[in-house]
Amino acid sequence: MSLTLYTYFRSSAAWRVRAALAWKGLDYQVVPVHLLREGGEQHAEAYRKLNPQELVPALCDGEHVITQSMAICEYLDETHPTPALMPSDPLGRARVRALAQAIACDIHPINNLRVLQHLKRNMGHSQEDTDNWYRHWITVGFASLENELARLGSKDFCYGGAMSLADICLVPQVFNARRFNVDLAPYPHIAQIDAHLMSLPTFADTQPSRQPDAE
Ligand SMILES: N[C@@H](CCC(=O)N[C@@H](CS)C(=O)NCC(=O)O)C(=O)O
Repeated sequence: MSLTLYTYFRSSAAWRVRAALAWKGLDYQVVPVHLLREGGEQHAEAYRKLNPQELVPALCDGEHVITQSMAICEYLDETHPTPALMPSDPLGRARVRALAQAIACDIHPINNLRVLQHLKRNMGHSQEDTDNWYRHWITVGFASLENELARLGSKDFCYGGAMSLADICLVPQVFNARRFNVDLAPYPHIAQIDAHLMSLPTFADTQPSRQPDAE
C-alpha cells in the first residue's frame, strides 16, 4: 500500500491524520499544501481535482483519494486494526465518537480559515473581532467537553484509558487554543490529557513544528 498525505503543517484536521498514521506506524509521502500562499494552494486547480472541497487533508491510498479527516482516520483504523483507534464495544465507540465530534463538528468548522477570512474580507470584521470569535467558540466547546471528561473520569486519555479518535481530535484543537491565547486553566481534564498525549511520539513527532513544511 502506498500512502500520500496532502497536508499543511498548521492544519489541525491534517494533524489528526498524521497522528493516526503515526499511531498505526504507517509510512507515507508528504505533499504540503500551503493554505495561505498565492491565495491558498487548496484552491489551485490541481488540488481541486483531488479534493473538490478545497480543504486539507486528503489521503491517497494507491489510486484512491480519501477526504475528510474523520473518514480517513476510520478508514486507517479499519484497514490497520492494530493498534486500535476505537473501543471494541458499541457504547465505547459511541462515547469516543461523541467526544471527537464535539471537536471536529462543533468547534473546528466555525473556526476554520475560510470562515475567519469571510468574517474579515466580506463582513468587515477586524482582526480583533475574528480572534475573539475564535476564542469564543473554543471556550464554549471546551466548557462542555471538560464537563464530559470529568463525568467520564478521564485522566491520561479522553476515554477508557486508551488512545482513541477522541484523543486524535483533542490535541490539535488544544494546540490551536494555545495559539490564540485561550486560557486553559478552567479545563484541567483537557490540559492533563493534552500534556500526557503530547509526551507520546504519536503527537510529539507529528506536531506542526516537526513538519517538513513548518515555517
Ligand atoms: N471537516 C474537514 C475539515 C478540513 C479543514 O477544514 N481543513 C482546513 C485546515 S484545518 C483547511 O483546509 N482550510 C482551508 C480553508 O479554509 O480555505 C476534515 O475534517 O477534514
